Parts: sequence; C-alpha cells; structure tokens
Amino acid sequence: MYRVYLGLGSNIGDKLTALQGAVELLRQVGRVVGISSVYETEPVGMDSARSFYNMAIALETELDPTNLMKSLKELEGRLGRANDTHLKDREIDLDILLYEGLYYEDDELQVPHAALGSRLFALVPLHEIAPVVIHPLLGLSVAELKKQCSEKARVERTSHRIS
Ligand code: PH2
Ligand code: MG
Ligand code: MG
Repeated sequence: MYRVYLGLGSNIGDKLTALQGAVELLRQVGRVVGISSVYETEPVGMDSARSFYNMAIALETELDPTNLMKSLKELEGRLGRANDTHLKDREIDLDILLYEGLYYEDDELQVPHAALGSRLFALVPLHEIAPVVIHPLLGLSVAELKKQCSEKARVERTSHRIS
C-alpha cells in the first residue's frame, strides 16, 4: 500500500464542482485520507487570466505510479477535460505530487512531480495535509520546500469545503 499526495486544479467551467467530482471518483481508486482547503491561485507559467482553484489530497492506494497516472488521466476524461495540453486552461488537472518514500522516473512520468518545489499553488495545499512528509530526492520536508520556494504568485485560501 502506498500513501500518495495528489494536486488537483481547475480553471474553467464550474471549478468547485469539478474538484468535488474528482474527489468522489478518486474514492474508487483508493482511500482518501486527507483533504486540504480549496485555494484560489494565480496561473503560473501560462498565459491565462483565469484563476485556478487548487487543492491537495492524500490517498492510500495499491496502484504504482504508472497505473495511478493511467487512472488519473481516465478520470480527467470522465470529468470533462477537453484537452490534455500542458499549460492550457483546463476543466480538471490531476497530478501526482509525491509518493511517500518513493522516487520513480521514466520517459513520461516523474515522481515526485518535477516542479513541486517551485509551485506555491501545489505546496501550500500540500503543506496543510502533509507538512512533515519528506521529498525523497531533496531530503527536505514539505514545510521546508514551502519556506524555500521563490515562486510567489498569489495563493489564497477560500472558505469552500470539499468532502
Ligand atoms: N497548473 C499548471 C500550470 N500553472 N497555475 C496554477 N495557479 N494552478 C495550477 O494548477 C497550474 C498552474 C500546469 O498543470
Ligand atoms: Mg499540473
Ligand atoms: Mg497534469
């Protein structure tokens, strides 16, 4: 059994409904054991004026990184993601941020997420549910990564709750 941390994001359509739908479908992939607040965040590295809702969840699953990624792509499709293009507006984006204690890399997938340390929109929600979890390559906790992060785009906690 693995404990995995996922980053969820949406910046078009009914963003909150997309996040809630994602969490419901993820319950079929594993046991959801942690859910962060929903944050409104400024787009980073993409040319868009549409703010995101971002959040993080902790999931216990038997799936290895490759098979979990396959499931996440399938769920993105079921949740109405129209394109799979990196850095374009999207109805839903489900990313593997971290597998506790595990490093994995192939041509298509890297775990922990390659950009985790430079994205406050991922680190702030992750910090809420996993401050002391260690990045297995960098040897730093999520709290330390967040403190060191030099990317400072706006990340604001909302009062929305996903269950
Ligand atoms: N995802 C990206 C690129 N930029 N910016 C924010 N604020 N939130 C995201 O989820 C996001 C992004 C690539 O997946
Ligand atoms: Mg992403
Ligand atoms: Mg993605």
